[in-house]
Amino acid sequence: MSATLQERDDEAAEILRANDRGGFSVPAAGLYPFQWNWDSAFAALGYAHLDPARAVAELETLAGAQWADGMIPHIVFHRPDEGYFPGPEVWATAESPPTSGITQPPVLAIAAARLAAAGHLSGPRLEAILEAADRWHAWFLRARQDTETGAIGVVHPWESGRDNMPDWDDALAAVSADHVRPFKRRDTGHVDAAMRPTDEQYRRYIALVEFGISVGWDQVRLCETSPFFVADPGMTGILILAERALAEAAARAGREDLAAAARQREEHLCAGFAALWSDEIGAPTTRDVRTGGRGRNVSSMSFLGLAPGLLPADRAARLAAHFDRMAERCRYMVPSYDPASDAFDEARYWRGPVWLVVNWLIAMGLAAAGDEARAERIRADSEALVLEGGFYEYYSALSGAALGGGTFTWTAAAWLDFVRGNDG
Ligand code: 9WN
Repeated sequence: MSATLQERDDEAAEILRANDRGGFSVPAAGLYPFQWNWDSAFAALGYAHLDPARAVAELETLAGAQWADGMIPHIVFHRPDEGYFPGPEVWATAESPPTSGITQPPVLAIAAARLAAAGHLSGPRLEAILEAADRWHAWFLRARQDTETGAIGVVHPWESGRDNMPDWDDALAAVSADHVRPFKRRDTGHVDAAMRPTDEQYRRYIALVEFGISVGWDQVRLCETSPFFVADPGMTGILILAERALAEAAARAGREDLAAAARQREEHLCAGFAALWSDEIGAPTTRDVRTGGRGRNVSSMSFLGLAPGLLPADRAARLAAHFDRMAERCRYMVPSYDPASDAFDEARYWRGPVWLVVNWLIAMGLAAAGDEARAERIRADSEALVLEGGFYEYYSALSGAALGGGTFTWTAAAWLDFVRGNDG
């Protein structure tokens, strides 16, 4: 029997409290024992329902890890923990506190703008976060831009937040891992190996970390020379939503300088996103910058293209038709990869399952476009998944089975703010 809404509300609050490490949260105790970038931004929106001051602290701690060049790293290793691989000694970035050497989707400004709109964040503290977001957003154009399309790319699958999504496969296969010394994975000690990336993928992930070390983590050089650099509708689309949020919050704070810069970047990024359109697929897909190779199918992040202003109306209609086709086939939207594709895998990490935070971002775009029906389908499916399965890392789009890590921070946050907050 599934739980009641009230029971899940209470559990969500309990998970956020339990995963609070004082000023920052961990995504899941054991499996992910450090601060992750986009997890933290979503977590802040969950904390806003329990303790707004704690929500602001989460964003400040994240912004506080910003590198001198503007990048906000994907992991901040505040305290040592043996439970995760690769730890700070593998990344070897020389930051203090230690961090990884790549970034993650820029959700910070989206979270800051929502906290500001709710009256939880204002004045110099809001401005400081917006300034950090402005520096980070500008960094994306300097250090992660596919100059041919204007879209934003990733130099590591981990950077996208969708680690083993099938569209990275070809580019990753070109990364040699022959020199990588044997290592012990920790993730498969916490979660069934059949739900995680393969060993072969992990070896190449580590080869890419070693490549970053070989260029001294110089981010511009990394982008220019990395064997893996793939333009991504996900990263580009999220940055567009973040620029819009930054412009809105900066205008609210009387910082027209930051608002104008965000609007200018946004316009450029929208052209970049549109350039990732694949006419063959009828959706925006990835583009391997090294080879020109394109993603072969619709993925969840393609649906960011349904946000206003990202695609011309005829293309948005083709993309919406994919959504409706998948919505017929899947009991729970939105699968991370097209269920009609050979590469779809119901249970293996980003090759099929549903993530509530991805649903949240897609629903934000749909709601902004006035597409209440599709936004509500996503919200209602998210609600059903948690009512039936509890707060897991991800879920089967077909059966609703709860998968990956349990007592998961961003799933609890998505429940409180997106599913129950009534402002998707
Ligand atoms: C690598 C923490 C993170 C998420 C990512 C998700 C997963 C890490 C891993 O967990 O990635 O960064 O070890 O699998 O793919 O989106 O931020 O929840």
